Order: sequence, then C-alpha cells, then structure tokens
Amino acid sequence: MFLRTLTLSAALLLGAPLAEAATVKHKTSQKKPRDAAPRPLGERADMRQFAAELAAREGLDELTLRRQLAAAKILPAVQRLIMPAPPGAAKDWGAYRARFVEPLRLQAGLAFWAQHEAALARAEERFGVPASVIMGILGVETFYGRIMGGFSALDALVTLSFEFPKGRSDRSAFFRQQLVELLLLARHEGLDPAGFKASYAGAMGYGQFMPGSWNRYALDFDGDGQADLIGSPVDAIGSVANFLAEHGWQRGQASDYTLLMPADTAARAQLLAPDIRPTFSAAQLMALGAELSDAAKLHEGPLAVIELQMGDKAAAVHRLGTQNFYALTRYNQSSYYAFAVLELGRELQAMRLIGTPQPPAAPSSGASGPVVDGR
Ligand SMILES: [Ca+2]
Repeated sequence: MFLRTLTLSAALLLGAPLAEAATVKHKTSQKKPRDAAPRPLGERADMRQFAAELAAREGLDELTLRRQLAAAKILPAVQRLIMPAPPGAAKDWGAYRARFVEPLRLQAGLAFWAQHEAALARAEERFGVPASVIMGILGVETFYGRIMGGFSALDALVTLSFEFPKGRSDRSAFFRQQLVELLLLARHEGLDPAGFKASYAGAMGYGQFMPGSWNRYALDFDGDGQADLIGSPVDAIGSVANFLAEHGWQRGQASDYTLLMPADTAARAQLLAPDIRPTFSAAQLMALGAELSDAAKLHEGPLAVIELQMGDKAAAVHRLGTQNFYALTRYNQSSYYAFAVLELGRELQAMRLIGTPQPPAAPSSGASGPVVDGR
C-alpha cells in the first residue's frame, strides 16, 4: 500500500500477483530460482554512517542501532522478489479479479465480516468509508490476515536499503526511509525491531502497512492502548479507514461508474492519457464522445477513465473512477488493485444481503452509496 511517491507500489503488490496469474500456464517449464542462504549484514561503513545519523537525528542509541543492524540478515529471497515481473505477459483483469473474488476468499470474508461487524460499522460511521471497501482491502492484501508475510520486516528493509538488487530502478532511498520508520515504530511501541513480521517489501499486518504508514495512520481502534496492526484486526479496520479518509475518501461519493468509450482513436487516447488521475468532468467526457450512465452524468467532480486489459484474447473493459477510486489507489497505485478491492467488497456485501432474511440495520446516510456504483 501507500508507497506514496512510488510507481513501485504497483510493482510490489500488484505486479507479483499479476505476473503469477499471467504466467501460470508456463510455470511448469520454469524453474524457480534457488535463493542463497541469508547472511548477517555485519558492520559496514555505510551502515555505521546510517546509524550515526539516525541516532543523532532521532535520539536513538547509536550502539544499539549498530548492533541491531549488523545482526540483521541480507535476504536473497527478498532481492529476488523485488524484481519486476518478466516482460511480455499481457495484463489480464479477468485473471487478476479471479485471484481475489473466489469462493475461499469470499467464505473467509463473510466470516471476518460477521466477526467484526461492529468495528466495521464503527469505522464506516466515523470515517465515511464503507465496510465493503475496508473488507475489500483486507481481503486482497492478506486474505483477512491469513497471509501477512513471513519475513522479518527488519531483515527485508535492511536488505532493500543496503543491498538493493541491480537490474531495476534503485529504490533503496525509499526503503531506507521505511527502515528509519520501522526503528522509530519499534522505539515508540517499546518492541524489538527484529520482531515485526512483514512481506518481502516490509509491509505489515492485516492491511499491509509500510512502517511509515503505520506511524502516520495506525489507530488504536479496539481501545487497548496500542495500535497493533499485526495482532488486532479491529485496529487494522480502523487504520485502513483512517488511511483512506486521510487520502481524500469522501463520505457518500460513488467510487466508479460504467461508460462506453468513443470509437475515435484520438479521443480514446486523450481520455486514457491521465490514467488513474481524475481529470475530466462528465460534460467533457461526453463532448469527447463517451457515453455515460445516468448516475455518471450527474457526478460532480473529476473522473478518470480506466482501461482494464483482458489479456491478449479479449477487448479491454473501461470504467470511470472518481476521487474515491483515486483514494484507493493511494493504497496501491494500480487500477487493477483498486477494482479488485471494490469488486471483492461488493460481492461480499451482496452475499450478506442474500444470506440475511431481514434487511440489515439502517445504515448511516450515504453508507451504501459508494458501494453501489450507480450503474
Ligand atoms: Ca489496539
């Protein structure tokens, strides 16, 4: 999520699953590279300098820092996993969606929703973010806490800070910032930085927050006095909603609409050029030949035209994204990711409605607005 400055986020958290989905049929002919064993970083000049600067700036104990960093391990698996997906695989929204909107994840989601119904409703009420959207994020990120990453956050971030692999654009500066954030988080919580579990990129807990996002957006939503995104699903629920609200989520606004693209090639290119950034008014879209649903025509505020490719066999599909859609892409800068979140959440909500003999308790105003896209 939340790699604010990064196109990297899509590569980290979307690219991998996409690549997996797209290349699955070739898997048998490809050998998985075998990783070398982890090895301690040890004392090094660049690390000593990092520790000295950090200690001076943040008031951390320099010797402790040096000891913690020197004991951290360089993980070859992390270096392999951070690499971009092999080129050539066409993006396939159908395959991507099917990875997340599938029976086992839906079953886990229904159980999680039932168990945490009160916290989800409370988060929706307080932040204006629909429960279905929070559920979509937690489902896509970690299968409701089942897959939170098996790496040490410290080892992963030390690896990507000090031995970022060659062969892709160097993001070590970003990961050093996140390493600093992890060390500050550990101090704040009074915990050993080596004790945090994470993905290969250092994302942690039910919502896969990077350490910087944890420090900025994590909430104690269960009231035990600590914001614990790894141990407390309720804290994660509140923190995901807080993250989206802080990134511009607007209560009651739809997240997306359908549209028919114009036939004209130049007009299509113009509409797609801003990608995920909401840019066009409904009137501008229609002037360029797009056909909008009635709800989209009435939308106030800018809209993004999103293309979701369907592999190399079917035509791409197109949607309109609002500012709320854009807020979702602050979690992960990918339209595929954002639509998987929305569709998983919608499917869960529909299943809950079907499975409930009586109507659910009256939602607060606009509570169901963003979930139903107004098609
Ligand atoms: Ca808590």
